[in-house]
Amino acid sequence: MKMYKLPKFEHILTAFTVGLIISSFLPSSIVSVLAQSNSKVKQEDHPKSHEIEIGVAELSSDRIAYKMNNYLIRDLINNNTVDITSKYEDKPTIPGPTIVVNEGDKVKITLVNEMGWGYPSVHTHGAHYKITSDGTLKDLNKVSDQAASPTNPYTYEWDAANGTAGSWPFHDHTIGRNALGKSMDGLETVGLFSSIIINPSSDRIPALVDGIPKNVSTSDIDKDFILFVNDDVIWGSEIDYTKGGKHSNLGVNPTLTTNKDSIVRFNIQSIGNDFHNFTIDGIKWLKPGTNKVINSHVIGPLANHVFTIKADRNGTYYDNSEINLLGGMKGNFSVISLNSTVGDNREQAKI
Ligand SMILES: [Cu+2]
Repeated sequence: MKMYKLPKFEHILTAFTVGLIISSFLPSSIVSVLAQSNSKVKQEDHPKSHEIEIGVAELSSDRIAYKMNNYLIRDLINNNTVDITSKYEDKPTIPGPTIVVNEGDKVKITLVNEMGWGYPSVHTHGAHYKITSDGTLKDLNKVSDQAASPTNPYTYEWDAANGTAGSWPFHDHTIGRNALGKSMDGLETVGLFSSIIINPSSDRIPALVDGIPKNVSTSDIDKDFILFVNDDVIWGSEIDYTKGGKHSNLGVNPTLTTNKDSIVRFNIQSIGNDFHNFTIDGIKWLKPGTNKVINSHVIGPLANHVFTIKADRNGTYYDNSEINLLGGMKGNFSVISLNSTVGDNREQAKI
């Protein structure tokens, strides 16, 4: 039990105690209804619909970015909704807002063009979708233009069907449209990219823990780091599950910070045209799909690399090619040790 997770445990304990007291006064039929609606596990097992509005806005310095406008999670069994918009940055960011779903969930994204010009879209990898949610233009898909004009938003529907678990990029894909004299070629590389993380329904994630390959639960993950390796820079964001799943943009070649012994997942996506030899000095992880321990991996254009580790030491991550190192494609992985007082408490808590 980690010290900073104790408050959660206290809440559960309180809820459990109150539940016991209440249930002892109620007829068993009502208790069973309460048990169903209170069961955290059963709730989480329900498939969800992720109903999202994403805006497209111009940043300064010729950058264009996605921004989270609204995010509602609807339980497809009991129709309950939870609004998680406030967990996201309230401004356009590069990478754009990360979407996290479970295998079996549905996603509905309405894209709103807030630039007053152009025709941006959303095209995803990994998840399934019908041809009308391809996020391309009629020239390519032969069916329809699937982008958001300044006056008409466009809605995309994705299915995180069985077999789609993983971390996938989504990005603008209406390349070639030239509106109001401004070229839309390759808009995804100026900032219109983000990712969808589809957690497996098995809830088992391979991880390297204390040098040993293990399966951990997605609920064991303390932080998700999302890194987009572009041709000359690495863009980053994180989701901090120890702070209720707070999404933070980390900027360019960011320092990645986490507590010692936390479980962190790296979701690395490559965009642009180059190959990158992603390396972290001092840190090892599992080559995906194997028990082989590695500390570097070559990632090609529009490929991804995902691994989960227990954070036990500092490291430096970089693209291990001379030209990209000279360009500064590197950053720090900073592991914070808890102070000795907290350390003592942790030992007591274990006993
Ligand atoms: Cu793509």
